[in-house]
Amino acid sequence: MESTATMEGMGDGDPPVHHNLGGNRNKGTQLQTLLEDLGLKQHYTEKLTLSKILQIDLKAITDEPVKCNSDLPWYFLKKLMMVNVTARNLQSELESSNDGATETNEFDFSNLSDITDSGDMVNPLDVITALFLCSDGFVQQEMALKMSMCQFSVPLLLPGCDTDQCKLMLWAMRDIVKTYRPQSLLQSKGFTEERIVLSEIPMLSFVRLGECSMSKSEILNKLLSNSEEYHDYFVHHDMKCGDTPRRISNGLTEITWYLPSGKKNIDIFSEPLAVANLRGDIASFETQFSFLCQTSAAVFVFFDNLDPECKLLTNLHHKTQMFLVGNQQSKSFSMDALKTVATKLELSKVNIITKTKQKNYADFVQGLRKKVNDVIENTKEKMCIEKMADIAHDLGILVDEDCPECQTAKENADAITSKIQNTVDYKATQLPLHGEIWKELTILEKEEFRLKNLGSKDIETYKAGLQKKKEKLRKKQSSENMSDAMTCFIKAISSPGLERRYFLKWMRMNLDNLSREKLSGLRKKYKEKCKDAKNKEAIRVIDKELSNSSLGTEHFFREMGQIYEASVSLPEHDLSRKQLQHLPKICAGLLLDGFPLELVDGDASNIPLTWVSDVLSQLNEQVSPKNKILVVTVLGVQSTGKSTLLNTMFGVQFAVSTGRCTRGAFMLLIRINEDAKKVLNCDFMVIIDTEGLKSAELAQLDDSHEHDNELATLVVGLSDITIINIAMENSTQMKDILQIVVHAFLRMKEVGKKPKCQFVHQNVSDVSANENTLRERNLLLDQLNEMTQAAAKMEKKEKNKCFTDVMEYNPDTGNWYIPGLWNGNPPMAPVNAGYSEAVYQFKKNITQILGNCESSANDILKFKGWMSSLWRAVKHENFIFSFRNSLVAEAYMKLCTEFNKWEWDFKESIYKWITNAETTISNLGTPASKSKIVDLKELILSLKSEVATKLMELEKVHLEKLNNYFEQKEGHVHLVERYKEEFANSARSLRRDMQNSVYSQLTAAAEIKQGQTEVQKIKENHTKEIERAVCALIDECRKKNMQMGDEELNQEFGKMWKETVKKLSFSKQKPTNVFTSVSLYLRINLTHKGGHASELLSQRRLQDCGKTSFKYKAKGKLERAQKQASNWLPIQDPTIRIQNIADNIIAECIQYVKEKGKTDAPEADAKKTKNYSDAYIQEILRIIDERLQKHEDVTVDIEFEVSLKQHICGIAARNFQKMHEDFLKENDPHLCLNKNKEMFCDTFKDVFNQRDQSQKKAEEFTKQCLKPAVEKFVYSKLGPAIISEMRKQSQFNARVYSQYEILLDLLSKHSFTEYVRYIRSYEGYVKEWILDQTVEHLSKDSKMFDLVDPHLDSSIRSIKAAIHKATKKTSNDLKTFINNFCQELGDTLVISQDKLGDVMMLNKANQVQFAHWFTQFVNKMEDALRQEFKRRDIQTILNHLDVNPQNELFTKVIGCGKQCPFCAMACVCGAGDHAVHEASLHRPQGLNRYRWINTQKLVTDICSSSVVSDNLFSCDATKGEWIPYKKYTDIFPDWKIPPDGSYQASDYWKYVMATFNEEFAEEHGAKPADIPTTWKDITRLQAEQSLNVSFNIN
Ligand SMILES: Nc1nc2c(ncn2[C@@H]2O[C@H](COP(=O)(O)OP(=O)(O)OP(=O)(O)O)[C@@H](O)[C@H]2O)c(=O)[nH]1
Ligand SMILES: [Mg+2]
Ligand SMILES: [Zn+2]
Ligand SMILES: [Zn+2]
Repeated sequence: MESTATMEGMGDGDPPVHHNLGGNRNKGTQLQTLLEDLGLKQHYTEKLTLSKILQIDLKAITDEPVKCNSDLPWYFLKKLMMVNVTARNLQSELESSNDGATETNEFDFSNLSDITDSGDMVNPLDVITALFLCSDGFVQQEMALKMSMCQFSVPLLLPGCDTDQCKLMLWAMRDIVKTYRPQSLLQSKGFTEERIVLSEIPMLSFVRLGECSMSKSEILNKLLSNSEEYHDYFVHHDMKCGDTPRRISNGLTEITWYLPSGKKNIDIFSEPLAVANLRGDIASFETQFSFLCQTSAAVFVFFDNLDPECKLLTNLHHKTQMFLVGNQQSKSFSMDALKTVATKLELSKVNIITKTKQKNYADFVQGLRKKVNDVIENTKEKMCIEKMADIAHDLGILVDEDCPECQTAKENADAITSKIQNTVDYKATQLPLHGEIWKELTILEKEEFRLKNLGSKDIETYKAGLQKKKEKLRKKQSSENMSDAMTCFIKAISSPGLERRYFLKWMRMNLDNLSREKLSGLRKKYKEKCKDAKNKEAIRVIDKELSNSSLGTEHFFREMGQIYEASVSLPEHDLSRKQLQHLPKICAGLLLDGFPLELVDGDASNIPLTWVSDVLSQLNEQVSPKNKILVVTVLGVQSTGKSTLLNTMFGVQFAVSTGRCTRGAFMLLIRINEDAKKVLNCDFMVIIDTEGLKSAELAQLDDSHEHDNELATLVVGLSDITIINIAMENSTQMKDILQIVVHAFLRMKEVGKKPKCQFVHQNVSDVSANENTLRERNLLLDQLNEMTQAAAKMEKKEKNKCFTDVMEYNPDTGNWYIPGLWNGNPPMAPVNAGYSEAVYQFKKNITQILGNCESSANDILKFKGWMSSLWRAVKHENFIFSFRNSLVAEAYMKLCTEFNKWEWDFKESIYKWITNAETTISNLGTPASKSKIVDLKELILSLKSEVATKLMELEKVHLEKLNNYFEQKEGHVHLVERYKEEFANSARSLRRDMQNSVYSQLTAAAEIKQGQTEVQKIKENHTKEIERAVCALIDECRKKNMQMGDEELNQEFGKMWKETVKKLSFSKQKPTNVFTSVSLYLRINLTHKGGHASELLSQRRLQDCGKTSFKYKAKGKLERAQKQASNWLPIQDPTIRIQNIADNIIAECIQYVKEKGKTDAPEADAKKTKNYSDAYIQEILRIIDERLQKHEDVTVDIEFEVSLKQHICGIAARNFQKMHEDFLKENDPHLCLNKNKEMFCDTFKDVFNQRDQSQKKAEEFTKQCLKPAVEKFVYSKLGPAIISEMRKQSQFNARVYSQYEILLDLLSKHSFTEYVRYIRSYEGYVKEWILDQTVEHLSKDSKMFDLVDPHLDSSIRSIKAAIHKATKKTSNDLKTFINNFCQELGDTLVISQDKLGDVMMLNKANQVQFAHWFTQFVNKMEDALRQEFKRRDIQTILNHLDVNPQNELFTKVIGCGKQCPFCAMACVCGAGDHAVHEASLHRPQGLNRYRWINTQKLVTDICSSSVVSDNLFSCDATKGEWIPYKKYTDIFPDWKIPPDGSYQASDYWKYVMATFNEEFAEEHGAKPADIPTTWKDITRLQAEQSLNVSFNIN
């Protein structure tokens, strides 16, 4: 045997030289230096805690090599917490890193001695001992547990290094539970599951006396190992650094257990035994030796050289079986001495074992085994470790459980658990709230969401009834006095930190002990039965029994949650409510201590939302601002090692067991250390362990399919990464659970959450078989794709074709293969090193992914929000349509607000451009024209191409802004990612719409300019004629050379005027017939609508249309609807809807006509009518078409369309005709000329008398030309300015806010008529509301004038600048001066050329003088204008703006203009084009005229409830058929009507309906509704609050 050689001459791992260092005197300093060396010094006083060692730091997620001794403890802990059996191989790491260092410096041998010098090395036992010395009880417990899983020996007696006392590690071992099958259970195939410190099994101790050349520990390892599976239970000299001298661990007594599996061929011993191993010489550790002698069934003393006088052995008081084990091969061995001692001890030959030359180690060990077997078969000395504490106390050995915190905690826990006789009874009496009542509440809650048993009852009344029942149950809960158990429990967990932790551990252990026996049997049975789904009934029974008989701390916490929830339902000032308010805080503290919180109660299948939310809020408060989290979840079939996986990954302690174990879902916090925050970008990692999913066959039994689905959806929704645990040989089982998981992912995608997933395949031994796994991966992907399609079909989201559509998943990197957990056969098998290693790699990978991912619920509060939203949606059947998340809503609103801004930026710059373009058009051909182009057509073309380019650029900018927005990290943009395309489309269509509108405006401007130019030419000619005549007259009068008085001059002028005018030819402009033109365009518009349309068109003359109000004739529609309805179904008159649509379109068109017909400026003296342009009627027809298209759900027949268009066109044509005629009249050359007669006469007189005209002309010019131009300028700027101003107001930030404000406003008005107006004609109401808001806002603090002033100012400034420049340039000629002046102003002001011509006639004014006066008059005008604007009525101003603010704001507020097909609430979606419409708040349909046919009573049903029920509806869109509400998307695929999030969600409308029930009935000609009782209790405040909730405004 190879190892034999090395064993010779070694003493229990110690070179003899160091032997005596174990002396106690040195120990204090030895310890000091070692702890310093290991970097643990500080922790000797300040013990390591679990939360410290479990936190994620850089070391835990990187493979940084061990660099120095102070890394060793952490390295050991990291590996141990991941149950890695290589944890004790410490120095191999250190060496290899040192090797690396020497390699780089080959010739430097100075280091060499350092490396080989064992002085630098640390014995693993020293590291372990040091760690135990530096840890608190909970870390010790965890270490012992993990060590025993690795089948490492664990400390039984820990040397107390600075004192002489050692310590019995009872508490540390408390958590170790072992399962084995002793001989007695061989037949029954039963097994024993026991807390090892309570097991009564014989202990055999192995000690050394003096020096020994045999390695005791290695012999023990061999003794306990199977021949095929050798395992190092004890550290021995031949292990890495095992031969390094021990510095503090002498006196350490370790223990390990041998437990039989019940398999004859494997078991070495058929009964269980414990093996204790004392390190060091018993001569130095007498106390420990006595302890072992008194507790063991036998003591084996190893020696080389026996002192015949050995007092140590001979003076023993306690008679234990003693075996002397010597090595005859040792030189110091003396047979005589052995004989002497044996005789003194009265030992028989049996008790002497020697190793001879003839016996090799295998034989020797075999012999030893036989002795051991004899002992355990015959001994009566069986003592459990708990009992050993008494002996320890007698010997002055400390016991770790003796600390007062632990003792008090134990007493408290025992006080509770000692009363438990029968679990079922106990739960019923001591924990009553969370049992049946909570389950009933859960059922009621779900029914409220699902309305399964509604039958033919009235929905809202039914819901009110459920609400009442819930209240009753809550009352019942809070009326119960708190049980003794709960009082004690709450008191105990309110105690300070350490005691509390001890208490909970005691509770957990006590409760485990109580239920273990029963449960482990049941679990085993359950697992067995599960193998065959035929045992359905049996499985169900066992499952029920399992849940009944389990009683853990989670039940106490559950009860606490219910106590709290019940108290919250009490009135705010209630005393008992106040007394319980601190409970969430306690629980938050526990979470921070590392205790799990139950999220989902697996028995009731429900989340106590109030409780959990409040705990999370408290938690947030306690850690803020360090409240960022990342969430990891695991999902998989039952008992596939999910909890084990998480425990291994994170060192935590989720409950692990065979059989059904985890119920519901638990969450746990893990701190992230500062150094790892750079990698992970969060403060905590939240880990969620879940109940195993059942296979489909099992699931059928008890509706647990639903439960599984709910659970999976919730946890997937909560997590940033989901681990899908697969450990199945059976592929159908795998399919079942994948199906559930795929559903969950699909739903998340639809609600805007993108969790990542990783598949973990367990029990895959041959990882290297890559080809095999590749095939498997592809197979998996195929299956996933298939399931995605199926799931997508079920959820009606067919566009998802493959798994990768649903989520980010890469088959190459998303699969992990993990070998089996155990290396060998339990219970003696250690954890497989491969398992731990693979899990570690996986953990690294997960942290890496998490580091790169942008979390969607990145802080505790958001997590809480998601949880509530998800759970509410889960409670509905149709998850996707029920999902309403405030985070998403918030993110969406933010996006809308931003988008609105960009949209306005876009529009504003276009409006500016148009104003300029119109100025350019108007100025064409005048001195003011700056354009090189003189041809109007050419100008229009060039403007069009200019604006097209500009629009493209703006669109690009707009889209860039959108992209940038989605690239930023804040604002949860990824939640609204799916809306991005909608918004992008909206930006594009805005560009198209604007282009259309701008083109049409340019065309209109051009047509008007054309008309003006003609008129102007005529007028110009006439003026010239008159001027010539006047000049002639002056000459004539001068020739007469006589004084002429005013009277005579007037007479002369009058004569001349008459004659000249008579000579002039006034070709009177004939008005065009607008009707003809409009008719033509209407016909063109309707050509593609077919022959019937044109036939209808021909039936009526346009002139006759639009004279009376439009009435929609519903050819028998109502009758049809009534006939089809059975008696109990509600109906609404379909004609009303259509009439409403028509009314709105008509109103809009009339508004447009009015706007076109308005005069430029409100002042009478500057009044100017615009001419009609064909562009107007084209625009109107476009508007009608667009609006009609919006209501595609209403089938409008061709008769309706034609008559509506005729009606509108009739009205428009009549107005336009008048407008056109007015324009002609106003511009009639004869009339115009006569208007100026007086002015010409005055000028004539002035010239004749050679009076200076400059003052008069300057005044005229200012008044006639400049003032209107300035006014027009201001008006053109004012529109956009007002819009900008109003958009700053919160109610116009986004559509949602407007709707919210409107409803709030209505509530404060508390007026029935207002409500009726709002409901009847929503659009009209909104328009007026906007106007009111605008006027109100602008009236405040002369806001309007503040907006006017800067523009007035800027125009005056440019006028003055122009005067200045013109003065400089000009010669003596006034005309040139004026021309120059106009040119300077060319791109800002439009100076009317005909007026200018009039003023300039016979103008002989002095240019310098003129300029002087001119400046003065401009100043005067400025003052005058200021005064006027201040005086002017805001409403009048609004009516005369180029860009109408109300219209712009209206389009913003009204949005897509769609209304809920049932209750007519308006859509709130933000983008212009969106695929799905959604209203924030639905209302009782009775408000929208729905009534029951038989009773004529108004209907109280609310759409958001109806869509859950089995009720039917019928309307125009269903073509009279009755369709279940649940399938409303079949009829209205573009509507999303999420069910109510809570019963209170629609309180607003319930309040309104309850308040005005009678009035509405009368208004709608129906009978008042039966108002559900709870509605009447709703207060105005509650109504207001419900608005806040529904609109997500806080
Ligand atoms: N043989 C073997 N057993 C394992 C493996 N992983 C876990 N186990 C054992 O399987 C049992 C169940 O493990 P758990 O971690 O409780 O499984 P779970 O998936 O959390 O179970 P539930 O919560 O009940 O669904 C435990 O006894 C584990 O020790 C493995 O890879 N191989
Ligand atoms: Mg589990
Ligand atoms: Zn509705
Ligand atoms: Zn919409």
